[in-house]
Formats: sequence, structure tokens, C-alpha cells
Amino acid sequence: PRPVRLAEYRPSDFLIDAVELDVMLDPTATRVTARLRLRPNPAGRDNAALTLDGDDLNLVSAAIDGDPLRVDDLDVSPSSLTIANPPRRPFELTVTTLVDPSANTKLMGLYRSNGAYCTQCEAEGFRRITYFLDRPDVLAVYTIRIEGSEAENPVLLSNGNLVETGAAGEGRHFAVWHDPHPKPSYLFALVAGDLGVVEDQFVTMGGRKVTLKVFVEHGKEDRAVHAMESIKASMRWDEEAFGREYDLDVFMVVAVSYFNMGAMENKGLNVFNDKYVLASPETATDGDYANIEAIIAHEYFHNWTGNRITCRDWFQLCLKEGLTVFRDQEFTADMRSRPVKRISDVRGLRSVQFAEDAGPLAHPVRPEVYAEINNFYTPTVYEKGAEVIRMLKTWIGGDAFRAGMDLYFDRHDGQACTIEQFIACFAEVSGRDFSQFLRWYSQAGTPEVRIATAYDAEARTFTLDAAQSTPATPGQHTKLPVVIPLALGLVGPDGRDMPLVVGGAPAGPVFALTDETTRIVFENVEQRPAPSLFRNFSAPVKVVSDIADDDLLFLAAHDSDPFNRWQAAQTVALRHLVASVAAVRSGREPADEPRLAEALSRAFDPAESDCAYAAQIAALPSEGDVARELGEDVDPDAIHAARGFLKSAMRRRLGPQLLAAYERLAETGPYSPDAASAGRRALKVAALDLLAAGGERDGIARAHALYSGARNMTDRVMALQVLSLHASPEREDALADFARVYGQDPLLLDKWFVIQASAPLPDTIDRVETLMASPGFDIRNPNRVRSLIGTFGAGNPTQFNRPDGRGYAFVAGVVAELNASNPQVAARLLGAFRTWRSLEPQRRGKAEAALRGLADMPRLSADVADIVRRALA
Ligand code: HT7
Ligand code: ZN
Repeated sequence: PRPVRLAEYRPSDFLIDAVELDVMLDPTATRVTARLRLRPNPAGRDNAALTLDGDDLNLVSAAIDGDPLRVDDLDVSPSSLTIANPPRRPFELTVTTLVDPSANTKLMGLYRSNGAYCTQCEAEGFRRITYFLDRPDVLAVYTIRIEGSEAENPVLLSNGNLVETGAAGEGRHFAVWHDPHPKPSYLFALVAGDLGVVEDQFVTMGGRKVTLKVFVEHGKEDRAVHAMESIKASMRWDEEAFGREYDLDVFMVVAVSYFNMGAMENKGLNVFNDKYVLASPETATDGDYANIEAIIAHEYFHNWTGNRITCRDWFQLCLKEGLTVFRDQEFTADMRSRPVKRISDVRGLRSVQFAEDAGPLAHPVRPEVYAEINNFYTPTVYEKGAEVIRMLKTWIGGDAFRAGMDLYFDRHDGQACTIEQFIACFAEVSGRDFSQFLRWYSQAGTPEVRIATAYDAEARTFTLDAAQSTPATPGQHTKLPVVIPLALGLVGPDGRDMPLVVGGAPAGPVFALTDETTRIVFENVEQRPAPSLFRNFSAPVKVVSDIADDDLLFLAAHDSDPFNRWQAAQTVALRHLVASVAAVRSGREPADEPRLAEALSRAFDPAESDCAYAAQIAALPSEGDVARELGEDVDPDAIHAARGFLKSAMRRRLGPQLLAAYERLAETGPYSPDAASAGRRALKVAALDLLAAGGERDGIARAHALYSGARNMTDRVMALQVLSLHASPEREDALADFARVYGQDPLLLDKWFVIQASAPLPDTIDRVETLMASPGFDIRNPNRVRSLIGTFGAGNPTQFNRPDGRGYAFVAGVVAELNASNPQVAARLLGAFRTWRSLEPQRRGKAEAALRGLADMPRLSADVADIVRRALA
């Protein structure tokens, strides 16, 4: 199919005001009758044909205003239905199709998950249920009648409010749902099955009572309590932070075990991957609890940013996704620790989005062309999209940001919008010109900001020179300067921020870098300061500065900005690791770095009360961070070795302190997943990880003891993770024990897969292959595929990048196997190759060969073909 281009957007020639769906459920032959109230769109072309989208559909019949259409009135195929000469007035089109949910392995449209029926319609799944104008700018009011077996599907759900239920004879029953809010087809949902439910209530700020329901498999109701609490917290937060109230009588979440992504924000009926709903102390880790809270919030927040105001077309995906990620990040920052949330988001952004932006799959936050929209649910659209919103807020200030959001909600409620319409609201309330800011949406690549500083003691000035540039990315060779908010402080020798004076007047703390080069001269600077740059990561840029390690180590101890205290230590560690990699590659022993060890040791100081923050300080830059910093000729084994040296050096230098911290942080009371308790556990495992560095016997024994005596799943999994890094009898014992005790629970099996697939050991690939053949593995289940093969590809730098190329061939083989049955999941596995071009030549050649092998495969799906083509371009 031809690529879709933003520049070629045209309004639909027809609109659909109302949809009535009659869904007669059957495992292999579900009959869907759609009555569509259509009318010509005044903004469309006159005398246009009506072409409805379809995908893998079987047409049974079609009629206009009750008059059956004959085959020669129609041009029909599984992928479209065209009526050449439809009425030029409002009319009703009735279309009946047959679909086979049991054969739907793509998990898009109507499919079965563990016996239940469920749907996934974003982005283009509705067309797999019925012929439709399946585009987000066609908004309709939906009424859904579902009929199914009473015994097999006692629960019948769709969007909106329940209006009728009843018996339908022969052991069948029905339910009718009406959603009064016009919505695009991608927000349609239907669920039917035999499910357990947890119920609660929420009273909105306007005093309306909303029924809350979380549906899960029978017997798992007690694992839905945290999700329910998260719904209520999200609803309250959106009222308080954005003045947004829920708008239906009922809000439902359904957990399903077969799901291509994390969750889906269907109006009033969110469908979730069960991994992001189910939690109990025995089965979930602190990370699971935090993820559930954040993803429940994310999907709920879409009710306003995505559902009430949706996207005009899929190029505007960041309008809902970037903004909603920003909102869920702020929610978590308010619920937990703001600095810890910021640090972990920036770690994630750098490790995945910066990597994407630097490789062959780089694309703008708002792409201008796509071959397969499913491949644009990317870290760039989501996470960089959220950073752009955050910069906007940093640039215009919190009050103007809130005023702009209020204006956006008032002005565009019920509409399908563009980024320009969103940005216009902020331009209006702030009076600023956003034309340059909009480049953040159109230019791919991570801008680099080079900073040079100079202190003039005599003139008492501190001069900062900033030069910005954005590297060329595929299809974009020339780049223009963007608006870069630089939040900074000048930290005096007493550790305090100095007043910022520029041009004789107080200035900052946020400065906008708008030109290729910017000079800021600070005045009245009595002593040489340590500059704290891009506080709180005020822009998603790569910073290259001349700030000396001494100054960074000073900032690591004294900066008032907690993010930059962390960043300063990370920068010193990263510089050290880069030098160590060079040493390893030339056969030398890496240098020692006692000052870095001292900076990191602060994390284990009993005086540090925020353990979650301390755990972030203690965590060294990842192997991916080092690879990105190197940028080219990357040797993952050398990076792993260099990082291993540093960890062992830390153990040698900080041993007693690590041990004291480990013992001090031992679990005493009952388990609670709250942020402070989770922080203590995270710091404890950071100490344990260093104690076991290099496979040190005492550390391994302690990890094994923690595993055996664990009183909650977090300790157990973290201990197993530490053990899994080093070959030892304790490792094998604990892995076998975990399988014996938890192997029957699919979500716990996933944890076991993840731990083994990420082990940096030479036999990992053999184990992964063996596990793929084990009874618990099911290639049709995306969670199993992601935890085993996805982790091996994207979370195991040394073994995926084996010099013999076996890792690449293995992942490419699984992609080939999944290509037809679930192309979306297959294409996502290829994300592992996003940095292949930066590898050293031998590995690069092997990675390229694996990609070329895929490119030559017959019948490549659109999803896989698109990624392979762009990766090789
Ligand atoms: N908006 C949702 C995206 C999503 C999705 C996209 C393509 C295929 C399957 C999918 N499942 C969910 C989820 C979100 O970002 O909120
Ligand atoms: Zn989303």
C-alpha cells in the first residue's frame, strides 16, 4: 500500500452521526449488523463515492434506507466497500458482516482472550469488525446491542451507559449500551465473557455518583484492589490538577491476558493487559504496583485528552499520547516522589527515545509520512511528545500552561484536533509566538547543546556560551534551531544559589536558547560558581559541557536541584566509563575513581532519608547509556566489562558501608507497596547488587538468603535478578525453585523469563531457545513473547549482540515466525535493532545480514516490512 502523508490530509467526504451495532456473538462466526446514519460532509467533495474501510471482512448483505444493495451496486473486497453513487442526502446504510474471533491471532478487531471476547480498535481495528469510515475525524454516537450465550458470556459490556438487558431465548441473553458522547471508531470496545468483578463508587467534584468496576478472571478479584484504588486516585487528581470531571454513570476496566500493548482507553470501558491490573504482595513487585497506578491513570486521563478531544488524523497521535504521558508523569510525581519520578523518566527517555532518535528509525514527534501506523506508537511520539509539553510549560510558566489547557478543553471539547489548534491555545494565553517552538514537532533527532563557560574574577562576570545543533536524521538533512528552555542556577562555593543578574536586572532561572548560539553574561558574580545546567532536565537535549569533574562532584553534593545532584554524579560516572571502555579495548585495566565512589557512597549514608532517591544515585549509568555516549564502533562486551570493573571497585571501596546499609534496610513489618517502602527495598537491592559484583561469594550467599527468606515478591524477584547475573549453584537453585513454586501463574512465569533472558551469560541464548519450547511458553501470547524474546533482544546487550551473530539470527527468526500471525508484535521485536548501525563492524555486519534475511522473506507483513525497510535505508 501507498504511504500515507500528512500533507495529503482531506476531510472525509461523508460523516457518520450515529452507529447502531447488533453483535451476535459466536466463537467462529460472529454476525455484526451495523446501521450507520450517514450524510455528505459539507467540507468534503461533491459527488464523491462512498468508500468504507474493511480488513479481512466477509460481507453478508448491505442496504440503503432498507433497500437491499445488489452485488453490482457495490465494489466489495475484504478490505473495502465502495458505493459509487450513494444518496446526496442523509441516509441509513445497513451492513452485515461475519467475523471469526477465534481465528484472529493479530489481536486487532474482535478476538478471543482465554475464552472471553474482546476488542482492540486503535488504530485501525474497527474495520476488522464492520465496514466503516475508520478514521479518527469521523465522530458518531454509538448504541450497541450484544447478544451471546448466557452460560459462556454472562458479562456483556460496551461503551457508555447500560440501557437494557434481557433474555434472548435458547440460552442466550443481550445487553444494550449507549454512549452519548460522539467518538471515533478507534474508541469502540466490546467485552463478553465469564468474568469476576470488583465494584466501588466515586463521587465527582460535581456530586455525581459514578460506579466503578474492574473485571478480572474469576478467582483473581483480590488482585484488582490496587487497580481500583488507582482509578479513584486518578479521578480525584484530574479534578484537582486539571478541573476535569468524569462524564458517564459507569467507568469500567477489564483485564485480558492476550493484548498487544499495555492498555486501551476506550470510552468508559478501558481494556487492559492483565499485567497492568493484577497485583498482590505475593504476586507483584513494587515496580508492578507503580506501573499499574501509572497506566490506570494514563488511560483514565485519556478520557479528556484523547476521547473528549481526539486527533484529526493519526499524524496528530502525540496530541493525545504526548499530552497524556505528561499528565500521567505529573500524577505519579504528585503521588510519589517528584525528583525520583523525573530521574526515572529521564533514564527511560535517554535509553529508548534518544536511541531511537539517533538511529535509522528516527522520526519527528509528529511524523509526516507513515507506511504502517501501528509502528508509530513510539517512544518519540509518547515520551519525547511529553517532554515537548513539559518544555512548553517550563517556557511559559505554570499559570499560563493551566490557562492554555483550560482554553483547549473549552474550545475543542467534542472535536478532532491538530497540534496547531492545541498550540494556538497557549499562544493566545501567553501572547508568545510559537512558530519556532513548533519545530519540536516537525524535526527529528536529539538536539545537542554545547556549553562553554568562563569566569572573569575582575569583571565579576560569568559568561555562558551555548551552541545548539541537531544531527541529520533519515529524510531530514538540514535542521533549524529550536526553542530550548535552559533552567539553570549558579551554585556558589557555600553551596547556595547565587542571584542571577543579566543586563543589570534579575533574570532567569529559565532562559530560552532560540538561536544557533547564545551568550548569557551573568553579572555581580562574586566568586567562581559551579553552573547547574538544565535543571530538572528542562529540555530533551544532549548536553556537552566543559564543566570539570571537580565542579560536577561539588554539584553532586550541594546542588539544590535534586535532579542535577543525580545528573552530576551520573555525568562523572559516564565520563569514567567511557574512558574505561577505551582501556578495556586496548587491553589495559580501567583506572580507579575514588571520588566517584565517594559521591555514590552518599546513597548509602544512613542520613539520606529518601531511599528511592538514594537508589537512583547508587545506580550507575546503564550499558545502553555508555553505548549511546560512544555513538559509534560500539563493543557491548567491552562496555559490560568496564561497568563490571566499576561495580567491583565500588564493592572494594564501599564494602562495609554497603553491608551496613543492606542490613539496616532489611524488611521488618508487613509488606506495603507505598513509595517510601519501595524505595527502601530498591536501595537494599542496590547495595546487594554491588556486594555481589564480580560474583563475590559473600554477596551471592546474601542474595540467595534474601531469595529464600523473602516475605514479598519484590524481594524475591530482586534477589533472583542479582543471582541471575553470575553463574553459580545458588543461581540455579533459586531459578528452579521459582519455577516450581510460581511456574503455573503466567505473570510470574513472565518474570522468570525476563530474569533468564536478560542474564549476561554465554548460555543465555540456549536457555531462551529451550524456554521457548517449554509448555508455559505460548507464541500467540504477546506477554510471553515480550518477556522472553523481547527482553533478550532489547534488554540483554551482550548476548543479543553476540559477536557470532546468533542473537540477531534468533530474534529475526522469531520475527519471521510471528510475521503472519501477529505482525504488530513481530515488528515491535525488531526494536532491538534500532541501534544496529552504531555497532563495531563485525557485529554490524551480522546484524545487517539478519535484517536483510528478513527483507528477502516472501509475504512480509506491512508492519515488519516497514521497520526492516527503514532500518536498512
Ligand atoms: N492508545 C492506546 C494505544 C494502543 C494501541 C495501539 C496500536 C495497537 C494496539 C494498541 N493497544 C493500545 C494505549 C495508550 O497509549 O494509551
Ligand atoms: Zn495513551
